[in-house]
Amino acid sequence: MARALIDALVDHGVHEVFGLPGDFALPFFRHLEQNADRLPLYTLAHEPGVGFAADAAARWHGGPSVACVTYGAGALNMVNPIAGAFSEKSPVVVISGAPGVDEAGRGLLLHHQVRTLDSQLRIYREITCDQAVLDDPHRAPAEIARVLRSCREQSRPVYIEVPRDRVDAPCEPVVPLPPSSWEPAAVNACADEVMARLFEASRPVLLVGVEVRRFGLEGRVAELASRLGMPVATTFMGRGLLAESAAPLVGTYMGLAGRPEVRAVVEESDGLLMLGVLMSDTNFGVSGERVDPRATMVAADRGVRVGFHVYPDVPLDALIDALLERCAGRAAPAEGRVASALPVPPRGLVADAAAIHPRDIAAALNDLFDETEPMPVASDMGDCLFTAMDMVHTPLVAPGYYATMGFGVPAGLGISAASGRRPLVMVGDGAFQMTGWELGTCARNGWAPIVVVFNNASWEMLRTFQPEAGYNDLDVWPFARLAEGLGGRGYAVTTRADLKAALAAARADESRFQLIDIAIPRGAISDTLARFVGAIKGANRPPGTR
Ligand code: TPW
Ligand code: MG
Repeated sequence: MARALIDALVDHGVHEVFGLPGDFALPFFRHLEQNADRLPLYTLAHEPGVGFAADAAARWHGGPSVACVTYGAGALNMVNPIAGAFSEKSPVVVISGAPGVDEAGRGLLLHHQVRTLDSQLRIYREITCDQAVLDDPHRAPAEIARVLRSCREQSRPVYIEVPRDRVDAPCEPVVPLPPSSWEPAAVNACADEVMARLFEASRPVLLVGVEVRRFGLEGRVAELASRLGMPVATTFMGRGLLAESAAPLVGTYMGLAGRPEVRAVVEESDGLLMLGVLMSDTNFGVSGERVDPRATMVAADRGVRVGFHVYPDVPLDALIDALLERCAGRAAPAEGRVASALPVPPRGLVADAAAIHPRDIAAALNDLFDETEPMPVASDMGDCLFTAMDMVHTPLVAPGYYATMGFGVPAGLGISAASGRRPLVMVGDGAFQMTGWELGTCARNGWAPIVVVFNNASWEMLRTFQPEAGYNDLDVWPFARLAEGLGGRGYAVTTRADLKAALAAARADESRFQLIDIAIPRGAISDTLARFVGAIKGANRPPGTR
């Protein structure tokens, strides 16, 4: 059965496995190691790291990656990363070892058991879109095929539990299932209505979100945008989408937290088409009420809403194809009718003895990316993520909606494994305290990311909400020295000149991971974070006082 599962993973486009074994998972791990030539296995230090790395790898591939753990203590350690993958639609396949079917019937409590033996399955039902317990080798192939199809089609995590005494049971190979069917007439009716609305509108606008990337639709959406000649904004989560295309981009829409020009374009539209957008307060910069639902069309979660009409089963790719067909007879609007109007990212760091502000870090990184090819970026939650909004477009993975801390470093490792490229990790000191240790696994796995720690000795984002609270002050940890102990190279920088020199040195040394510990004065925050916090404070005022 282990062989059938591993073959099926490869057939469904899985490129690697991240894991941390335990006794209930050891029999399956043995098979993973034997198959490492076609499915490399990367072990990390802690299960949250395993989950975040697999999530980032799945985002990178636009297809499934695997997080493999043991029952109970292992799998439950991974609940938060998988919850984040669920809410941000990242297709992670969770494989958990489990007590043997024959052990389970003995009536004894088994170690790692919570309440009942299926407590873990019930917890994972809430944070995965499909589940299978492979307790019957005859049913296993069909169950595996169904779950892996769900993972791809919904671009969400799935859960597979492998009882340890079934790992070596004889089992038929898994036959992949054809895509789920949908009703073409419904898709056509929907596309007709969307087109009619767009042509009636005097200010139609396209807002693109993260599903466009997850389902690999970027090229087709860019073509649609160019043909329709409508201004295109991306959401916070969808930032960077279409960046390389000829589509008329206006920037990242973040409601009150974003740039006012972008806000005006989106909020004043009388025909707003949202493709693959997660409707959330962070995407909408806490001003969701400014977008009028009657004038909007939303395609997400395999359904479409046009004003108050709902089409429940319309996959995003089918809708986009139908819209493209309807553009076919129409001449593309004159080139440049809607000019791209992206804000200009800061550049040209002044290498002097001044203290470092987050916007200096954006400028320094943009300078670096001008000299080299832009690196893929993994960002944690914190002001580092808001600072990333001032950077030149480059592939970015970040928990922009679920907003969990601890994502950045393990996500960078996941990107290293998935892309074979050297990533840049942006992380706050608080988040680094959570999962920064995973850098200790770089040497054995052959990874050498560049990590920039935004070290303001504080939970600064929280301080902006509660300036008086003392608990937001953190101690200064010697991250640069810790890096040496973990097998990397560390730089402690306090001035803009130091920062520039450290980035140049880090870039030149590809032999091990590089950690640049950047001292930022407490209270120095990016403009985007300042606007975001201002917007949230405004939104939380008692009703009637806005
Ligand atoms: C797993 C709540 C959101 S932002 C923040 C906290 C504690 C402070 C982040 O500090 P850091 O970055 O990393 O030093 P910065 O720029 O603000 O100084 N636990 C989890 N996730 C979240 N989001 C929190 C708590 C939080
Ligand atoms: Mg901090």
